Amino acid sequence: MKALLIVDVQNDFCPGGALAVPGGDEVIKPINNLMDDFDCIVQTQDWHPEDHRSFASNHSDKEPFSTIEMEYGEQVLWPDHCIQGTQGAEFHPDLRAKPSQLIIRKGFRKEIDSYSAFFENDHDTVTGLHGYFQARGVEELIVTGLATDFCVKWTVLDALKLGYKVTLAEDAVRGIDMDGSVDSALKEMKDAGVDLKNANQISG
Ligand code: VGL
Ligand code: ZN
Repeated sequence: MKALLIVDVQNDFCPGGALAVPGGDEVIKPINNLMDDFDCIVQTQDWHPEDHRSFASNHSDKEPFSTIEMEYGEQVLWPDHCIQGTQGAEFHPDLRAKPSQLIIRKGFRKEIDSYSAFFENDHDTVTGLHGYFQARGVEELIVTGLATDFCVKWTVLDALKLGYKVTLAEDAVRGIDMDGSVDSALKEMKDAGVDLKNANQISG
């Protein structure tokens, strides 16, 4: 079975949000159109406590978009975003979130960030999504959402490592783009074996 995976289409990643992705809301139309075609639909939701270590505000003398070394490697420090229970953490109101069957929340442990829908940034702590897909017989994923160069990229790379066939819906993703990070993310995903397609070429 194929699953549609919708990564972090939340207010804070859309124009006007705390960590707005340029054109972030443009992914909504193609995602809404894809939904009718899938028997399995899963969304992820970035879901941080206020004191999350990925926020620049929780470090002295650190600016957003600078980097630090964490125990698990380099970490970009972000503006406060997707704080649990806030409007910014809600799904964009135009996203048809009702048909989604599972919402995976990630980034809720204050000491560790979580980009991928499958593993936290230590690449070891699981979110449980792989177990869910295995239990439902899902072997193929269509990945959509935000942001191409962070949560989408790590989700795609982990999914390929776990043995899924993965298609990225090119027109249903947008990136933050720090120093060419969208182009390098696309290259990494292609090198790892992702298929790129337009949403209107994809069926469930
Ligand atoms: C994301 C940065 C921080 C994402 C989440 O959804 O790509 N990026 N938290
Ligand atoms: Zn985050």
